[in-house]
Amino acid sequence: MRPEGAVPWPEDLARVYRAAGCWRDRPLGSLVWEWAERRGDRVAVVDGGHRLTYLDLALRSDALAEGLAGLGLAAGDTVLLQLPNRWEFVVVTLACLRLGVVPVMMLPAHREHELASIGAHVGAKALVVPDGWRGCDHQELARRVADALPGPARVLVVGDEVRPGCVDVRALMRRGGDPGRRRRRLDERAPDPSDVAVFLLSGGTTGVPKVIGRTHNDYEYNFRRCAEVCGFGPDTVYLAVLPVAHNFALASPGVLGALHAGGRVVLLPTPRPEAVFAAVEAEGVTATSAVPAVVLKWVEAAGSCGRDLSSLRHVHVGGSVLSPEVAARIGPALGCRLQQVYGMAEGLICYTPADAPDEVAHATQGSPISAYDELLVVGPDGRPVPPGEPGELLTRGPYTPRGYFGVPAQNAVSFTPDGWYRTGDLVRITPGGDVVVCGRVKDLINRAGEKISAGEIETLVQEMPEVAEAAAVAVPDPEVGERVCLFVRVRPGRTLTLDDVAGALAARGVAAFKIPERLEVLDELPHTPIGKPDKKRLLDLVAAGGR
Ligand code: OOB
Repeated sequence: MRPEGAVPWPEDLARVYRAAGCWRDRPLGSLVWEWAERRGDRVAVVDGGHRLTYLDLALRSDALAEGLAGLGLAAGDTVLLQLPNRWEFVVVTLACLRLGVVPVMMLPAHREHELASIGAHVGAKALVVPDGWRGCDHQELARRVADALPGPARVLVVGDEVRPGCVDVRALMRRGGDPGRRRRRLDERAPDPSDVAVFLLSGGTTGVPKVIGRTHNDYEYNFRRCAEVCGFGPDTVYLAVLPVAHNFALASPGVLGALHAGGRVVLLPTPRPEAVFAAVEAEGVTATSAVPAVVLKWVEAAGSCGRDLSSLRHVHVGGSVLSPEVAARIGPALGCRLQQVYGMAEGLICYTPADAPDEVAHATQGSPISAYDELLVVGPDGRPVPPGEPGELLTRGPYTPRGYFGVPAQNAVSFTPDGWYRTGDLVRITPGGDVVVCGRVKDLINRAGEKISAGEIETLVQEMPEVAEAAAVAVPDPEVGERVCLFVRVRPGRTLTLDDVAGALAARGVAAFKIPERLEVLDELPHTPIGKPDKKRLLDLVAAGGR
């Protein structure tokens, strides 16, 4: 069954993608047994003291899949999945995939507003939540959301304190029965690989996220290609520290890419440097991924951590702009190579190669992972810009769906009639074919009619030795409309004044109208749940008159 409202690819292109081997027509749930057959007794998932082999994963996922079916869940039904980075996340996801139940990848930080509106939008039949997490009573929250949904919805709980009326997920995973018969029954009912496998949420920092249906076919290709580009194999030990519900840590290549390659996944529910460095040392981690704000903290803390980080080969950094200056510090500080990644829940992923020269790895966001990705850089008139010039990136391809789920009016804005997704990102393509992200098309500050790109200012300011992290936003002004307000976190032991910023930018030959006219130094910049600069909260701070 296909959830109504998912937008498929045109038939002729679907044929091309199949013939090219991008789409393999295998339901994602069936991979669990393929993996288990090849490497059953190898450890697949590590979560603190818990170690699950590939066979454990397959057996538990099947048991849970059968348990979910017993609750009345069937292929095409949707479930809000809100779990932190714990081993149960992997089993619940695989169980859903096995059954064709579509998990909606909510973040642990989401609350009633997001759960209720997205739950209603997808017609969720259940919520899967922890009993409690970081001071939030998720059972209570899920109960309230379930009661307010238009249709009936079950609350499934992972934890020790499952309340009456809720379903104990761990008990469902432990059920007895004949695993062979269970496996055959689930194989017979396997979903169609062209159907939606997971619903991802768009990464926008304003409004409720949009829902993106990713099919079994397109998502398998997504993590398989990312894993290849990142050189993942059986010796890979991947550390997941960003929320695993996010496309980056889930499948780019992330958890699913590492498992597909036969590696091992280590789950950590926090990106705090001490916890990360301890896990790298204890588990011999070879690769991990982070947003720039997180990797910056690692760079600052690595020198004094006293841990052996020598197993680390690659760190994947993406999600928001990484300045070349910060990029250059990552390798020396962590003793590994940097791979930049420019990706989106909507599809397209670009990576710098695992062995890229520094000028590519430090100053670009890499090239598309698929030869079938199409990229078009257009000006405000919608026409392609001359090669090398900045413009908005439009994209299509074998793992970039043709629309958001169930919002035709939004799709008419976000997608062109011939299926290009308008990323809203301002990019340029280097002569070597690499993408450089320059900012957001709409993230412009309009000072007396002069358009100033926030991204451009942020990149320049990040190069100052005093600056750890910077974000530029518009502050309304009666005279010139908007002025540039700069928010900065300074490096330990440093100070920064507006004059310092103005002087540094003027020395770089930056036009006077672009120079920030207000500076706010904060101990921490606000971030979205995944760790990107939260411009909406910064604008709220501006409106509130400062901090
Ligand atoms: C990842 O996915 P989303 O869906 O949370 O956000 C996508 C948006 C992009 O359109 C772009 O605006 C921004 O995040 N972005 C970057 C970037 N990578 C993503 N902006 C500048 N530089 C980069 N390297 O963020 C995501 C998904 C998969 C892999 C990596 C990131």
